[in-house]
Amino acid sequence: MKMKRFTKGIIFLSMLLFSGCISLKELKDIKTGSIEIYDNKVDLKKNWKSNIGGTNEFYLIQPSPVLDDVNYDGILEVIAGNSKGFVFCMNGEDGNPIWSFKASDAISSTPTVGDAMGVGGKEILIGSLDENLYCLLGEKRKLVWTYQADGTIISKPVLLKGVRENDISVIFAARDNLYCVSGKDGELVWKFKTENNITSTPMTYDIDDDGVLEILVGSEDHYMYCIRGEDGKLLWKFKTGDEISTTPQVADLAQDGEGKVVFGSFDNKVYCLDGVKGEVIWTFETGDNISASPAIGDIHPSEGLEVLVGSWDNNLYCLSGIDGKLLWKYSSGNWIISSPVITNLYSKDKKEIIFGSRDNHLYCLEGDSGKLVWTFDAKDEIWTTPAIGDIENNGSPEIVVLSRGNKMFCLTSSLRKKG
Ligand SMILES: [Ca+2]
Ligand SMILES: [Ca+2]
Ligand SMILES: [Ca+2]
Ligand SMILES: [Ca+2]
Repeated sequence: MKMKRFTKGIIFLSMLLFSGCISLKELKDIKTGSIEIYDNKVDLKKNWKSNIGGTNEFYLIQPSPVLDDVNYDGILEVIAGNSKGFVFCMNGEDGNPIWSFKASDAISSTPTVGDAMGVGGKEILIGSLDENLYCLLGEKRKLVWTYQADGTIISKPVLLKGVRENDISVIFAARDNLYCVSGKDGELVWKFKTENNITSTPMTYDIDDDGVLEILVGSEDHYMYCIRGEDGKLLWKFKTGDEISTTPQVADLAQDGEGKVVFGSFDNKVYCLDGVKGEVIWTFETGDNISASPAIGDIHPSEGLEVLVGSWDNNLYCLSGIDGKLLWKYSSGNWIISSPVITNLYSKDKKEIIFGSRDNHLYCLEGDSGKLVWTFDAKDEIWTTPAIGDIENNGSPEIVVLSRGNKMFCLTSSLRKKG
């Protein structure tokens, strides 16, 4: 059974908004989650927890937190949005807010941090159900520009160089359109229309190796689109059996110099397409919808890169990027909506996979075997993608995860000290 969670969701969610506003002072401590360790060589501890407020009722419209040093003090900040319209810039060391900004409706897109204005600073690009894309200064609470789109903004904006000379562009989706606007002032460069909502985050890649970037984006009209970055012209489109809401990943999977496009669909399948022609190389069928974006990396000793993808059949799959063959799978207790993150927590030559499940747990698996390393029970469903970075630069990476009820946890995992 499939839930049409998006369109109806937005109408209902809009009615829930403005039922109250929180101030920075009201960010408060919440009940602690529990940790289980399955590998006696590692440790996991909680650094802090916070409640950023608001509730998320519908799938795919909860923004994930992002880590970046937006005030240049060598410490990473957490940038996060909530369903009450707040964007928070929080101190990564303790979770205390540094500044906040309020939109007039829920923050619905994961933020992107980058030099959008092209003057060497760090801006935060974030979309809202109020149909505005906001460009905020990262360093302090300041709105640089706003672009009023023709619909709600669910997917994450991305930055694209080379559309116009000496200018960085922001690519984002609102309702059924993909927009390209100037990062300097938000002026529209081009617009590309699909036949239904776009909740998929656009991916940029020079797929035909001609020095000009292409944009890959999926739509709920069932198509994956490949669009020329400089003018928004269609290069190819590929039809799946149902809605696409996952972010396509593009990588040289077989390490033969050719970019392949990998994504999942609500028709339960993972697709790998030839990037130049948009033709199928392989597919892999899971037991239910795929709404989480895949992750790609060299995590397994088998040849080439591997594809990791979660499904509403509760499983996380590790597939060979070359032919889509199953290398391992891990069964969680509920749907996987959270995208997996590939990281190095314990050593340079082995990778770990971190992802959340609707069964309330954050999982850490060994990349080469799929073996469980630890779990963290957030006591609340996890839909978002965790953010990983070494917040205070001490060699132990931190993991920031946001639960459906907007409880945020900061965890640190490292090798257990000997003796
Ligand atoms: Ca900082
Ligand atoms: Ca190109
Ligand atoms: Ca490999
Ligand atoms: Ca650290």
